[in-house]
Order: sequence, then structure tokens, then C-alpha cells
Amino acid sequence: MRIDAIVLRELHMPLVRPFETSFGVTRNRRIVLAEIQSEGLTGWGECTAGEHPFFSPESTDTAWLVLLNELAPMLAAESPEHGGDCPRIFRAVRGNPMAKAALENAIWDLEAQREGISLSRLIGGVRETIPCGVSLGIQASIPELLSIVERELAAGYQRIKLKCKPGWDVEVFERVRNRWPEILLSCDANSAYRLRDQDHLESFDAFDLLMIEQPLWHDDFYFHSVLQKRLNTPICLDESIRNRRDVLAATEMGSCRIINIKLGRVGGFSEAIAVHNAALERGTPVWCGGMLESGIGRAHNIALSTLEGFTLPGDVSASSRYWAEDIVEPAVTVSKDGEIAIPDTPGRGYEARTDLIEKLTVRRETIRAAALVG
Ligand code: OSB
Ligand code: MG
Repeated sequence: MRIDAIVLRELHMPLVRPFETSFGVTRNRRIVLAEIQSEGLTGWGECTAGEHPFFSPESTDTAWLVLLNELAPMLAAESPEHGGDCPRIFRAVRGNPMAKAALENAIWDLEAQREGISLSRLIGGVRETIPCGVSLGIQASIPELLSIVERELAAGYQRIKLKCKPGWDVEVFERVRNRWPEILLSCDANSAYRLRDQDHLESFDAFDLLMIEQPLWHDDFYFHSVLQKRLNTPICLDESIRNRRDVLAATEMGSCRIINIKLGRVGGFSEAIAVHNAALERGTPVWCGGMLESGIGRAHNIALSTLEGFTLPGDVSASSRYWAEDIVEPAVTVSKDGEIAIPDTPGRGYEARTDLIEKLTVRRETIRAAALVG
């Protein structure tokens, strides 16, 4: 496909409520979107980098520079036929997976539109609906958290994930478990613990958690394998898993029993599918993580979640939990039984609201193939 233009935008989007993790509080998202125009069609991708390099080394600002100065010119100089061509096109650039994913996922969206099929079908998805969970941030008090859990369960969500850190963990789990003995409950530490906390982490076993997500260092496999041997609760790796090889290493070493897949963290659909396939071959369940995405990134997460190995409820939830107004039409909604229905229209299945996107844009750059500029 001929690439006519790549438009990069930064949008400012205030969250409806602050989101607190062990690494900080997010109130306002600064989201980079990639819009790729090709032969009358428009593909959209979202860069999931955070405002600060706290989850991973990328941030909104680093991704912007890498997209503008390196990746978008590389892509504009090519005519990729498939989203799957992007890893080769971007191969010279080390790291920066979230920046790469913004462009690669927009090409997958375009490819699905050109083929006249949904993105889910293009990637080989097998589900008509996907099961949804919620990720609940650290709150000012336990009673406040309990009322949020109550609300999300009433809304139908199938799994509650509690962000945790030293000082916001066992007491919280105990209170939630006492009130809801049967629900699927998990926790996510975002690397807040160290090996000296092993006895403390072992005490989490008492709460029948579905998993403990990324308890130790963001880049570690070995010490997670040491910890996993001591725990009955499965460890789930998020931050550590960057590609398919990491799945092989982590499963061989016994670093985890469950894997969280995030499109941005692994660099886009090509690697996400490879990660999924490797996990499926090894019998390791996966689920789709979230990064407080706008509707564009959310649409891609929904398509990814339809692959066979996504057997656990993900962190993909309704637009209204994040945004007063989402930038897609229709907004993402979740049914009373906690499911999202997969759209079957061509491409990502959620229209970009270009007027609203324009209104929220604080900077914009257009990249064209060098031959077209002169
Ligand atoms: O670790 O899964 C995480 C949000 C930002 C950065 C990292 C994570 C998260 C979430 C939120 O848990 C998931 C969501 O609701 O989008
Ligand atoms: Mg996580």
C-alpha cells in the first residue's frame, strides 16, 4: 500500500479520576496518536507510553521524537503490504516498542480495512466477545476501595485487580476477600517489592489470588523464578516480557505461570501474536493488559484479546471508566455480564472522532515520503 501521509498528534486527555500505582499518580494523559493515510483509507494507532518513564524507559516525549525523527520517515519511504512488514522496516531502531507499535498497529488497521474484514479476523481471532476485568488504583482508604469494588462488580466485571505496594497490600486483600470470598481477585505491584520481602509476599497466598503481577524488578526473570518456587499463587509477568524470546526464557526458568500481553510493551501486533503463540504452545494462559488507553488503543486491545490463548479476563474495560468523552464512536461499552462484543466492521471497528481529536490536539506533525514532498 502507498503511504500518502503520516500525521502524528499529541492529545491532552484528562482522566475522569486519578489512577495511582506503586510508581505514581496519573491525572492527565498525554497521548500520541499516529494517523496513516493510504490510498483513500485511514489507519489509526496509539502510542501507550506514559507521561514519565516510570513503567518502562519510554515516555510521551521520547516516543514523539523517535516517531517524528526516525520511525515515521522510515515507514513513509516504504510501501508495506502488511502490518507484519513493520518489524523489518523498524529493525535498525533499538528498543522504543511503544513508538513502533503506534505505527505498526495503524498499518494492521489499514490492512484489515483494505481486506474488508475486522482487525480481529485479520489476526486470526476466535472470540465474538471478550471477558473483562478492571484494574483499581491505590485509594486514600480501604472503605473507598471497597465501594469502588462494589460498583465494578455490580457493573458486571469478571475480575478485580488491585494495585498494591508495601503498606497497601495484605490488609487490603483481607478486607476485600472477607467481603467477596468467591470473586476472581488479583494484584499488581509494578515492581514494588524486593527479595527481602519474600516472606511477606508468601503471606499473599492466604487470599486465594488468581495471580501476583510483576512483584519484583521490571527487567527480571531469575529472581521471579526464585520467588515463584516459594509461592502457591501464580506470578504473572508484565514489564519483563518484551518479546517472544522472553516468553521462552520465563517459562523455561519458571519465572511466571501467567503472562500479561500489552501491544505497546512488545512493539505491536506482530510481536504480540508471536508472544501469544509461544505462550499457547507452552500452556501458559495470557490476558490483555491496559495502559489507560484512549478508544484507539482500546480498539486494538479488544481485537488482540480475541486470540485463542486469551482465556483470562483482561484489563480492557469501558471508555467511561477513563474518559468523559472518548475519541471513538461508538465508545467502548461492557455488558452486564462483563463482556465486550467484538465489532465486525472492517478495520479497528470503532470510528475515530476526528473533530474531537482535533480539539484535544496540542501538537501535530505531518510526514510524507521524501519523493512526494518536493
Ligand atoms: O501495570 O498494568 C499495569 C496502567 C498504567 C501502567 C501500567 C499498568 C496500568 C494498569 C491500568 O494496570 C490498566 C488499565 O485500566 O488500562
Ligand atoms: Mg501490570
